[in-house]
Parts: sequence; structure tokens; C-alpha cells
Amino acid sequence: MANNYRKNRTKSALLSGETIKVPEINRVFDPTVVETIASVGYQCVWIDMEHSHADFKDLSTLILAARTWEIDVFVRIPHGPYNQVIKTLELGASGLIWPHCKSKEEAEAFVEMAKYHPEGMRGMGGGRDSFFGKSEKPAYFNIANENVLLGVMIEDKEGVEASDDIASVDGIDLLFVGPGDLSQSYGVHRDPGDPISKPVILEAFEKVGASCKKHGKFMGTAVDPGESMSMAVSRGTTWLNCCHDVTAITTGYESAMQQTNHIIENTNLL
Ligand code: 3PY
Ligand code: MG
Repeated sequence: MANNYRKNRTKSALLSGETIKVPEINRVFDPTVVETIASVGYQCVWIDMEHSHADFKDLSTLILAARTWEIDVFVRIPHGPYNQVIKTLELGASGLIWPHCKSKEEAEAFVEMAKYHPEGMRGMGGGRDSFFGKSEKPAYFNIANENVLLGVMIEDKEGVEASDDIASVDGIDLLFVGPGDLSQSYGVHRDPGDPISKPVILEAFEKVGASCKKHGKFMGTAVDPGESMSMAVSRGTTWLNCCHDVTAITTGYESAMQQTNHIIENTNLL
């Protein structure tokens, strides 16, 4: 049974040098959104439980939908207690993103909660990811530890200052720069179209990038396709949150309205 553990394809792709495009679901928690995302070729999806109203029932349904298309689910969990970590993993998430990480100790505590012994002390449950407890032990513990992807968000001055120490923590795979909160932390206005262009943010970004490089960790960020994305890619970012549900829906509906208006205004009646 343990050998049937669902492999984390996104983590393997990152390890083999690929750059991952990550669509976010932040507000519309319907399995159809997951299926639509998978149908256009994304290999994973990010579900936000930090800012959103999604609950664990929503998450369970979304993960099932993702499994029908064999895509990975990464969940940005609330900056909160241990139970949020293990419940999300037991539902079958391929990885977790911990917001507002400010220190090495915090990153270590996160790994401790999310990995089984000997890498951590994750609690023993009997969820979907362990075939409801029927997986073979200890093989399952090793496979779960190896497959889970753990990311921490660097989105505060303190996190940038500690980025070298944070990146040195075993078990952390990804340092993800959140340009919105980071701008706030540095007291600069976030330009929505170009959020990492401000010199102080770019400098912070480069510092985090250097820490990732030094410790062999992946770097991620969330920017719409544009100048900031080019800056991020040129500095070694291989995890790109590039779109979210509300933007995709808005853009699609807006564009259809504009095109329809154009046709109405430019078509002569026969
Ligand atoms: C931020 O920019 O603060 C984020 O959290 C992006 O996901
Ligand atoms: Mg943030």
C-alpha cells in the first residue's frame, strides 16, 4: 500500500530544474475550478486558506477533484496551530505554504509539525494520504516525508534579515517572497502590475535569492505576468504564482463584454 502513495510530481519537476507555473484559487472553492485549471495544462494548484473563507470540507472536495486529474495541491495554511498542518496533510495535500515566516526557529517548528520522525514529530493520523491508516509503516513515513513540499513565505523585513538562517533549515524546500506584505513591511507602496520593482523590494528579493542559492532551496513568488515576473525569473525564481481565480474570471468576462460591444457597435443590420 505504501508504494501507492501519491507522488509529488511538482516537487520532482522542481528538482529536475523545471520552472513551475502555479495558479491560485483564493475565493471560488468549487471543484470545477480545479478541473478547469487542470484541463488547460497546469500541473498543480495553490489553495489559499490564509485569507479566504475556505474550510476543510471545501479543501477535501478540491483535493479529490485534483486527484481525478492527477495534479498536486499546495495549500497556504493559516499562520496558526499544529492542527491546521496535519489536517491539511491528511486530506492529501502535496505541500504546505507557511505565511509570514520570520525566523529560523519558526521554520524549524513548521518542519517538526509537518514531517514524521526522524525529521520531525508529525502526529499519526489515518487520513486520505495514508489510505486511511492502511499504509505500510515505516515505508509510508519515509515516503510522506520525502514527497511533501514545505514552503515558507518571506514577506516581512525580519524574514528577509533571517533568510539565510531560514534557508539553512533541513526540510524546508521553498522560500516564497510575498511582494504585497513585504512592500508594506518596508513602508513602500506596492505597484500591483510591477510589485518587485521598488529598489528596496528588489534588494530584499535578491537577498532571499542568494540565501536560496547558498542552501540549495527553491525560490518562489506571486506576480502577474509582466516586468516583475521577468525580474523574478532572471534571478532564479522557479515557482511562479501567475494567476488567480478572480483575475481569470474577471479577465474572461471583461474581454467577452468588450468583444461583444465591439461587434454590436460595428455590425450593420441586414
Ligand atoms: C503577498 O504578496 O503578501 C502574498 O502573500 C502573495 O501571495
Ligand atoms: Mg502575504
